[in-house]
Amino acid sequence: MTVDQLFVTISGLALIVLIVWFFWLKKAKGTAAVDAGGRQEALIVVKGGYTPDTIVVEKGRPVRLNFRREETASCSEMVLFPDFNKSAKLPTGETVAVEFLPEKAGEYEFACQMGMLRGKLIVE
Ligand SMILES: [Cu+2]
Repeated sequence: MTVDQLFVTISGLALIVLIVWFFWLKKAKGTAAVDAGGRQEALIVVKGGYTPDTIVVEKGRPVRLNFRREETASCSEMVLFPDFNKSAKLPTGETVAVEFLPEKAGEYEFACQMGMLRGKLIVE
């Protein structure tokens, strides 16, 4: 193998790694925006999963997560926050707000009713 061939092979491999990382491994992560009332708000699109699937919020500040479901698959018609005793029905095409106060730092999961779609709330 000449130096040229080696270079082409290596850059080809690097490109593949980059593409795989970008499309499959890169996790969407959202930081909640704080509104005038001090409430942390984020929009989560529900379509084959939660986008973003990781939301970072600050503890001790009320949170409002707006779920917008853009699919009809029954799998995602509910979202559950077991740690906060919250759940919401998500009709297709509507934005449904889930509000709670995260009092302790930590990582909290949210999921559909069967636990197939999963997301994570990080309280810092
Ligand atoms: Cu499900």
